[in-house]
This record gives sequence, structure tokens and C-alpha cells, in this order.
Amino acid sequence: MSEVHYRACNLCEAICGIEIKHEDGKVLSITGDKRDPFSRGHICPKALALKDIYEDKNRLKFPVKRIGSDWREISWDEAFDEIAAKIGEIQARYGRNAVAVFQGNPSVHNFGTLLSSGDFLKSLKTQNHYTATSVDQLPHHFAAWAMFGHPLLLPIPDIDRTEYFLILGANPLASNGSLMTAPDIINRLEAITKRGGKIVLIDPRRTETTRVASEHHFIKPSSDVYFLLAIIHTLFAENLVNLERSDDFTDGAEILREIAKDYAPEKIAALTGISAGEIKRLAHEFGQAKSAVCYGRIGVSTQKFGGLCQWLINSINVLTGNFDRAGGAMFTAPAFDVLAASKGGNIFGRWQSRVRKLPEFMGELPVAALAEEILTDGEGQIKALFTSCGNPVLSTPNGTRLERALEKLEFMVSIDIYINETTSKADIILPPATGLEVSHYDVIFNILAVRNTAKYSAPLFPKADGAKYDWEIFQTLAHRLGGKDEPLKLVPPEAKLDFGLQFGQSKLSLEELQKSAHGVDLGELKPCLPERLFTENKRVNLAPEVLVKDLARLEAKENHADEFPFALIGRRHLRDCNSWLHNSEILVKGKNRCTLLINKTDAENLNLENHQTVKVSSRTGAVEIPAEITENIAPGVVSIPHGYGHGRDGVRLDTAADHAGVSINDLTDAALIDELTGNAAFSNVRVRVQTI
Ligand SMILES: Nc1nc2c(c(=O)[nH]1)N[C@H]1C(S)=C(S)[C@@H](COP(=O)(O)OP(=O)(O)OC[C@H]3O[C@@H](n4cnc5c(=O)[nH]c(N)nc54)[C@H](O)[C@@H]3O)O[C@H]1N2
Ligand SMILES: Nc1nc2c(c(=O)[nH]1)N[C@H]1C(S)=C(S)[C@@H](COP(=O)(O)OP(=O)(O)OC[C@H]3O[C@@H](n4cnc5c(=O)[nH]c(N)nc54)[C@H](O)[C@@H]3O)O[C@H]1N2
Ligand code: SF4
Ligand SMILES: [Mo]
Repeated sequence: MSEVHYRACNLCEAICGIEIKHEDGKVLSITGDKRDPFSRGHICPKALALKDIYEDKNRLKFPVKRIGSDWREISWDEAFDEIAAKIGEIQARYGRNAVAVFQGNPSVHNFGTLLSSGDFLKSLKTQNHYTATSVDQLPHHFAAWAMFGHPLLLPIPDIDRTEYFLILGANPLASNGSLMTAPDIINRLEAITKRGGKIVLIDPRRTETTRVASEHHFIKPSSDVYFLLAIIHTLFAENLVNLERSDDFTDGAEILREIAKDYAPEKIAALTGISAGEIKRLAHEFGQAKSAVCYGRIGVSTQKFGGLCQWLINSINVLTGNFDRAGGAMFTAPAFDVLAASKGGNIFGRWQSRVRKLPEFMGELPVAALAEEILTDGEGQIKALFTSCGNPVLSTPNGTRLERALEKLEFMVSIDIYINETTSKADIILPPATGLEVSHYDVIFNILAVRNTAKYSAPLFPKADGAKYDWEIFQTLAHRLGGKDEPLKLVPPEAKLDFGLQFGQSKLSLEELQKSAHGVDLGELKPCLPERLFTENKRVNLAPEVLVKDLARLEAKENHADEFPFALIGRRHLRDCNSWLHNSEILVKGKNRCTLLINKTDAENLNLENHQTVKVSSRTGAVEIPAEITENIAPGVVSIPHGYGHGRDGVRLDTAADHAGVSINDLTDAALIDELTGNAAFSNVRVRVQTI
């Protein structure tokens, strides 16, 4: 007899409810859960990969140790003993900071990892902590901290009620939304235009999302900061500022007015490629809409001026009265509120990276500095590394250099389920149970959702005999590395969750959630300012000094050597998931997606045929990749998706190897960062395209 199991898909930020039919330990089907109040039955093709991950022959279930290029299965005890001994020895010899940690993207999609890895980090007492945040959304956290007092107090676009949605550098039809958990994004976006509203896209590529947008404008990569300043200029110059909602608790509007004076649309139009008339029209439409929200994602945070962009985006929402009100940028009231348990405070620049002196933020150093910290000899050099849930060889700038650096380490441990481009360099891999074998609660994405909801998913299948959950691995490591005398007492993440839920604003309990298989709807986002602010004076700061000062960098003129005439940007596809679902046949089949998008005119100038293999080179490296000629990318811009490049030695991903592609991060440059926040600047890497 087949049975039905309901859970949340944890593969991306959309947290869709899924319905799984299963029988005798086998998945029969995965479909959308129509009774999930948030996702309403929507799923994307990636949900089917949950079955593939569960069944994948390449997935590790027990610890393995590398012997040369071979791997031997070892017991958990042997693995933990060796790790404790080696890490202890390295820290005794070279100091605490000789051991580094990198935590990648799925960390925030796994609640066992989220709620247990903190103690593991504490046990190491290292300042060398790196995460995917600094190749992603660090500028969002930085702006939130500087303006609202807490790095996690991120404003969420209230897309279900807005009348005007201005999107910069995001492609939600491919990504399913980010820092905006909004399952069924396509219908939510279509609803905006159906109710007479407007969606405006600003992107160097005419993306999939253009299909549901009212208009699209090409922008020159990394010039968004000028566009945003010109919008603010127009808002002030043409009396479109309306601080009614937040005047009582907002400082700094006058400083912004002064700053924006220098950025008249006429002055900056050529820098951005958007005409002064269009910028003014957009500012007017935005300022006059019944409600409006400006939102910028990866395209504007992984660039040279990421911090400035996120600050100015928040400011536009505040200045037009679209802050903390329906249809604008709002804050969630999560049932499990990690913000309540923490403080903003001084979390910037308490220490610096050793080589480039990049400042820490939120206890992390920018991952763009990781390779040099391993490769540069001297006191404080990194000698050992833990990676968890990450594949930095493919996901961080100049992956080739990092790959070389990993080979220099004295010891490396990866907590991961695959032998991939990064973990293949480890000495020991500790694989946790995952996917359908684990329980789940979205600790992070409920903070970022366009509606307040809560859902607990029980495991569907038991883990393999003798396998371990991620929280068991982290708690054991913390115990062993922390050198505690008392016996190890493993505590499932459910205990913390239940505690947090009961003390949260909704006063829920785990037991109640367990009774609601489809999830609990806690309603639309509600105004909550100034109470929710974390600034000491409970006021929004529209002109934080640290951001205002960073404007000085705008003065510098860019000199693009003719040698590298193209601006490289990235992209995502619906059936990719960063670097790791390419081992699922169902997701990789079909035509090769790892191509170089190039504008038709540029292709003609280079005498290129469609699908012809070209050589793309940058200051740091070169790749060979088929060209895909299109009019949907701005002239002078080319695009490669990230997460590919599986053809490297030592990788054990059978399906992925057949669809290897190349890594865009063999071209990107660890020297290119947002100098304020330390976030990698992936957008606008200068490259040359040649026929071969
Ligand atoms: N050029 C360029 N580079 C980019 C980006 C870009 O747009 N352009 N995007 C950046 C962004 S936004 C991100 S978030 C990063 C993502 O890059 P990373 O943070 O490095 O993460 P992934 O590539 O998703 O790799 C996920 C790893 O987690 C493992 N994994 C999956 N499930 C589990 C689990 O349950 N437990 C454990 N322990 N491991 C698991 C997978 O096997 C895989 O090794 O890439 C960044 N890199
Ligand atoms: N299918 C799928 N979904 C995913 C992921 C995935 O790999 N695959 N990854 C997940 C992760 S980790 C994240 S962080 C999110 C990211 O979610 P999104 O931010 O929506 O990600 P992208 O699709 O990369 O969209 C970024 C857009 O920025 C544009 N862009 C590049 N440079 C510039 C610029 O200088 N200015 C402007 N205005 N635009 C620019 C690009 O053309 C692209 O369309 O997606 C998540 N969802
Ligand atoms: S949109 Fe995201 S959460 Fe929803 S099914 Fe696809 S991968 Fe899973
Ligand atoms: Mo990300």
C-alpha cells in the first residue's frame, strides 16, 4: 500500500510544500502540496531531485579517508579520533587561527547544521571563519546592520500587495526568489500586473523574468549605484519624497538629499546606459505608485559597490513612504525568531584578515581572502580547513587558485555528501544523512518570507544503519575539539526549535506544528517599526557614516584595458542549483546549458557561429566554452552560469561528469571585491573572447 508524506522542499529559498507518494522505502512520486497555504501546490523540477539524492549511488553515507587518489571507508570513531588528534596538533603548533572553516549554501537549508554548527565553531576559537555569505548577500546584511541595527533585519518586498515592483539584478523566474521567500513566484508576480500594477526589471540581460515584467532596461554591469543615486536625486528634486510613515523614527534624509544633488540623471545616464528621461520617468512612477518596492539581489550585491547599492535600495523604499507598510518593504514576524536571541552591536572590523587586512563582519572574513591565507607563508597561516555544505573550488572567485591552495593544506576535513571538486581534496569526508532522511524547519527562510508561516517536516525514511545526522556530527566534533571532560550528550535540534517556538511571537509549539502537516499560515506581514529596530536609539539611519564614506570610491575612474573588452556576468537556470545537483539525470538532461551568452552584434564582429567553441580569458584564467548567440544580452556583456566545471580530477559524480561544463570562477578574480563589505565582485569581470 502506498502512503503519502508531506514536507517542505529544502533545495532553494522558496520552501515549497511537497507531497511524496511512497511504498516500501521507495519514492513513487513527488508533486506540489496543494494544501500548503504558502506554496499552494507549486513546485519546480528541482523537487524531483530529492528522490535522486536519496537514491544516488555516488552519495556517501559513511566516513571516508583519502589514501592518495583512493578512498577507504572508515568508522566514525576512527574519523573523529584522527580529526581530534590532527586539529589539536595543528592548533598547538601554529595557533588557533591555523584552522579555518568554510560553510556553504546548504548550511542555511539544513536546520540540524544551522542549530549545531555554532558550538563546533566556538570549540575551534578561530578567526578564520568563511561562508558563502561573502560570495552572495553580505552587502544586504551590512546595509541592514548599518541602517536598522541588525544584520538579519532584512526588509522583504511585500509582493503580494505591491503595485510597483522595481527589480535590479535578480531573476526570480530562474532562482525562485532570494532574500524574498515566495513560493509560486510566477503567479505572485503575474498577480501584480493583473491587478494593474507594474514590474520593472533592470538587468544587463533580458532574463526569463522579463516574460512577466512590464518593462526591462539593460544596464551596464556594476553601474547600478549611479542609477540608484539618480533615482534619489529625482525623488528630492521633484518633490516625490514622502516620509510620512517613518518620519518619527528616521534620521539622515537631509544628508541623502545633499549626496544625491551630485547625481542628476543627465550626468549619470551615460554611465548606466539608461537615458535621463527614463530614469526620471521611473522615479516618478515609483514615487507616485499607490505602493512600490525596490529590490536588488545577487546582480547588485556581488559587485564592486554592493554595500552602497543595498543601502540606496533601502533608502528609496524609506524616502517614498514604502517602508514598513503594505505593498512596500516590510519585516517578518517569524515563529522561531533568531533575531530575538541576538544583538546587532559592534560586528564589523573586530579583526582583519592576515594578508590583505580585510575586515571581519558578523564574525566572518571574506572568502575571497581564503586562498591567499593558505598560500602566504608566515605566522597565522591557515594549515587546516573544515568545509561543510560547500564547494568553494567552484563557487568562489579564482577557484583554480583555491584548488591549488587546498593541496597545500596539512589537513582538510569536509562535511559533505559527495566527492566533488572541493571535497576531493579532503583527507576525511564526514557525510551526514540528508534530504528525505532528516527532519526540517526553515529557521532562516521564514525570516525572509513574504508571508509569515511555519512548517515542520518529519523525516520520511530512516537514515542508513550506522549513519549520522549533521547535528550529531557537529555536536561530536564540538565535544571532541573543545576538549570537554563531561560525556557527550547529543541534543536533537527539535529541542531548540520547540523552545524557540514557545518563546516566539506566535507562541507555537513543536507539537502543534507536528499536527499541521501542510504548515501553519500566520498571516501577511505587518508594520512593526520602530519597535523591531535594533539600533540603540530605535531609529532608522538613512545616512550611516560608514556607507556615506564609501561613496568616495565612486570618484575613481575605471580603466578597462582594451585587452579585455567584455564584461562577464553570471546566470542561474531553473534546473541548476549552484554547484551540486548536476548528479541528477533528470536535472541535467537536455541541451548543454553551460554556454557563453554573447550579443548578436558582438558575435558578428568576432565572426562567431552559434555553438562555436570560444576561448574566454581574464586576468586570472581561461576557459573554452560554446558560444550561444542572442539578442537578450546587452552588447559588450557576456554571461556564463556558475556551478559547472565538473571535469576536474578526483571528482566522483558520475552523471555530473558527463555534463561537466566549465567554471566561471576560473575566470573571476579574488582581487575584485566590494572594498567596503568584502563581498566578491562577480559582476563585470573583464574578459576577452577569441575563436580557437
Ligand atoms: N561566479 C559566481 N559564483 C557564485 C555565484 C554567482 O552567482 N556567480 N553565486 C554564489 C552564491 S549566491 C552561492 S550561495 C554560492 C554557493 O556555493 P557553495 O556555498 O559552495 O554551495 P554549493 O555550490 O551549493 O555546494 C553545496 C555543497 O553542499 C553539499 N551538500 C548538499 N546537501 C548537504 C547536506 O545536507 N549536508 C552537507 N554537509 N552537505 C550538503 C553538496 O554536496 C555540495 O558540495 O556560490 C556563489 N558563487
Ligand atoms: N534554479 C536555481 N535557483 C536558485 C539557485 C540556483 O543556483 N539555481 N541559487 C540560489 C541562490 S544560492 C541564490 S543566492 C539565489 C539568487 O537569486 P537571484 O539574485 O535571483 O539570482 P540570479 O538568477 O543569478 O539573478 C541575478 C541577475 O543579476 C543580473 N546581473 C548581473 N550583473 C548585474 C549588474 O551589475 N546589475 C544588475 N542590475 N543586474 C546584474 C544577472 O543578469 C541576473 O539576471 O538563487 C537561489 N535559487
Ligand atoms: S522552487 Fe525551490 S523549494 Fe520549490 S520545489 Fe523548486 S527547489 Fe524546491
Ligand atoms: Mo546564494
